Amino acid sequence: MATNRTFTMIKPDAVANGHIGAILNDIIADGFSIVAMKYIQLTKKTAGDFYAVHKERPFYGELVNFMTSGPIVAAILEKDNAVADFRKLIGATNPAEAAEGTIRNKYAKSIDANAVHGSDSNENAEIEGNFFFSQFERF
Ligand code: YYY
Ligand code: MG
Repeated sequence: MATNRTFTMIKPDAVANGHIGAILNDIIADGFSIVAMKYIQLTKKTAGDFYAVHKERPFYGELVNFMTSGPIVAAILEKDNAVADFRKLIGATNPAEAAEGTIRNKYAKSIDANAVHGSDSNENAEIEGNFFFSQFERF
């Protein structure tokens, strides 16, 4: 498959627990290159809009609270088959079910505070990257 892109966030739990460096190392060691990256604090509006697709789910309020509880790292990543390979690298949504050696297995403690986000399709990767980065911040 052609080189393509995905979007990730290192979430507030992983940032607070000092895992930014280790997670970026794992991402780069797996063959991803960083196209764009920023360290920011989400507002309720930004987090709420980003996760609008989950608005009707019971965990939505907690998710928005958690995602605004501290700074995050947002990044656009590039690799062949980026979306699927990145989902494999991060592991299952629930860290208790995430395969050995995956980022969520190593750095996450619970399903709500699960260390990282990864886009679930090429279309969403494009939408999510554009949500966080202007045309002047990526190439
Ligand atoms: O794509 P992924 O992050 O693996 O899971 P989603 O089903 O898209 O849910 C987004 C986000 O919501 C998840 O990373 C944690 C949180 N969440 C939760 O707190 N409780 C759930 N039962 C499901 C998801
Ligand atoms: Mg998702």
